Amino acid sequence: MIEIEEYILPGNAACQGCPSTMCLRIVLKALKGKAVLVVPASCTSVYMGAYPNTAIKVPVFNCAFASAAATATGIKAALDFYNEDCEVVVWAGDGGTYDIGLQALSGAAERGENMIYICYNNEMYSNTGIQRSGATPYGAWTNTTVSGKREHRKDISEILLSHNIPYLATASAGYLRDLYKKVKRALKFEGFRYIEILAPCPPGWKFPMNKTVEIGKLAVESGMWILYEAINGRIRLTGISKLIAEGKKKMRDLRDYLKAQGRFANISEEDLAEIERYRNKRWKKLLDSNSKLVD
Ligand SMILES: Cc1ncc(C[n+]2csc(CCOP(=O)(O)OP(=O)(O)O)c2C)c(N)n1
Ligand code: SF4
Repeated sequence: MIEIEEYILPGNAACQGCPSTMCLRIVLKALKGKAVLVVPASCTSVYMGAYPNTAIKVPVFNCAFASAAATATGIKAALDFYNEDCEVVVWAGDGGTYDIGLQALSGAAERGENMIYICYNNEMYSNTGIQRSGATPYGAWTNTTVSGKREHRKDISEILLSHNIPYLATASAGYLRDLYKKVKRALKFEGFRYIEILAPCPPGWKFPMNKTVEIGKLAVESGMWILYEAINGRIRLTGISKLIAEGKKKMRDLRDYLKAQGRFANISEEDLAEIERYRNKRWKKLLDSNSKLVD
């Protein structure tokens, strides 16, 4: 059963329908509030508010944009020195993970630092007014890709997997119970653990604020976001993605997902075909590593 205790207070400054607050609420419940959060510059560092009126009920260290994983490394070392049994959890956006914090992230993963790094991926820099990031998908509008991004996003999970970390998982704001279970599973491992959550953002993706969960589900049902876990490098699909791979559920039409978001309003048929090609390529790549797909 999911903990009743709340660790994010209402009345915070996030937009309504914010996937970051929604998911962080679940993450903190899974951690039972026994964690120090490290938050680089992002929407989270703004919506939590300034001390003494902060909305988050666990200790939070707001750090410089590029340094989240390095900061978490230092905090963990200090806690260990004082024999404090407490998880250190980075909570960062995709800008702070895919782009600006990547070198600190890679260093901490390679050293096997004992932390959980969670990226809430809203596929853009939202706090500063919706700019493209390395996580923005092909064809998506942002304020710096006004006629649609011309590059595909990088696959950060593959980069992290190449660091031989013990636990990696993807999740979606559409499936909060799945997210909860994955955080609980991460707690069973020592060393560097990485979880990435697809976080549909109403103002940035241009959809009504009551549709966050629905869009999070559509992303998975249409195969645009794949749910999986990698335990010591062994990949296993989870949830709806597993059902799709087993042929027990039909993948939804990509158009259902794209049409629900204003940021894809102007894509051409060619762009749509390119996005579909990319989606199919990612699925094929994952299924080709089938020897690794275990239950
Ligand atoms: C070194 C540095 N560059 C730029 C900024 C300005 N800045 C603050 S938050 C932010 C966007 C963060 O994007 P992301 O990590 O995706 O989180 P989100 O805003 O989407 O929650 C930027 C560019 C900064 N604080 N520090
Ligand atoms: S812009 Fe998006 S991620 Fe940022 S507070 Fe609003 S809904 Fe949340």
